[in-house]
Amino acid sequence: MTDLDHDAPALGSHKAAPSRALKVAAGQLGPIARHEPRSSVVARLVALLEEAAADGVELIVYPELALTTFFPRWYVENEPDLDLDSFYETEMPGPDTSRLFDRAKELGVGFSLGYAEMTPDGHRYNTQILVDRDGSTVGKYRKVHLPGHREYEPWREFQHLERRYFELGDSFDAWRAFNGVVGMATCNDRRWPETYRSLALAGAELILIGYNTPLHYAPDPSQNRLQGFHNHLVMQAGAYQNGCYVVGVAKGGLEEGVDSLAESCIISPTGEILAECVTDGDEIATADIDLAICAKFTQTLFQFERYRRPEVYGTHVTQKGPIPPPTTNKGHQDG
Ligand code: CDV
Repeated sequence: MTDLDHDAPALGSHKAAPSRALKVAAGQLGPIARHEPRSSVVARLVALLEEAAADGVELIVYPELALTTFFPRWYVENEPDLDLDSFYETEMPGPDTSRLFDRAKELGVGFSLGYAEMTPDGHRYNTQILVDRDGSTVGKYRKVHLPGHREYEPWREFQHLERRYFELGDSFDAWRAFNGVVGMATCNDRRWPETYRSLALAGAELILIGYNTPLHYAPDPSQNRLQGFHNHLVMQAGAYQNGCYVVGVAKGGLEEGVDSLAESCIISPTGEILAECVTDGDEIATADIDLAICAKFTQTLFQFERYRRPEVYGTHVTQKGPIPPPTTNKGHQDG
């Protein structure tokens, strides 16, 4: 019998962990026009940053692809006025974004920012970074779950060509920052339980997620009315089941004819929403959080070391799609 064979000890029997307070903001953006210059978008990001700083915020989270319009909605070969490469950043900070880095450093506010990345050797990723309060980049995440399609699909009202314009990221990492452990995920990642569990296994206490979610889901429009519900459902479940905070941040509103979900929010490890944006435009929502509270969950119901059964979960990493039982249960164990 080992210590882990007993039930989780009552938390009251431990000395409470010292508080690790942090004030965070969801820095939601409204639409970005097709030809809106970076300088204008960065000015909007800086305005949100300054508002957050005035409110005592220490970390602000911006949306996925926060520097440009959501360009995967176009098949650029059909759009003579669009230059695909112009949507990617080849350096970070670059000529336009350095203003955001400089101002954030001056104000002592960290941030997380989504953008389209082009590497020096020509690889393209849907990327999110974490920048500390001193302006240094702590971590970089490249979107793992890329939704949509690769080829032009004329039946759609608009395209979703992330699988054409980006390569797949291949790791969920977490970094020590902001007096805790922080992980990142991007948009469609938030719908997958594997995202939160991978990050929680890397120790994450705070997960930062940017998103662009069109209200119209072309493969099955009956899901349109559920966009807001599903958005909160997955992030609240991810927070609770992994004992961590989640900050989910939209680029919402009507962008180039496509209406996208807003409803950015900050979620506690209880699974409850602590703060939420109320418009679909540029707006901040803030919350005072305490990373020490995560242990209330990760040391009781979700004490992974004690209760997880990885020896039973082998198929989670060896098998991609479902393999249902044979058409008849004859001969199948337990009928
Ligand atoms: N940017 C995204 O990843 N959007 C997807 C849509 C296409 C379903 C999302 O999961 O919100």
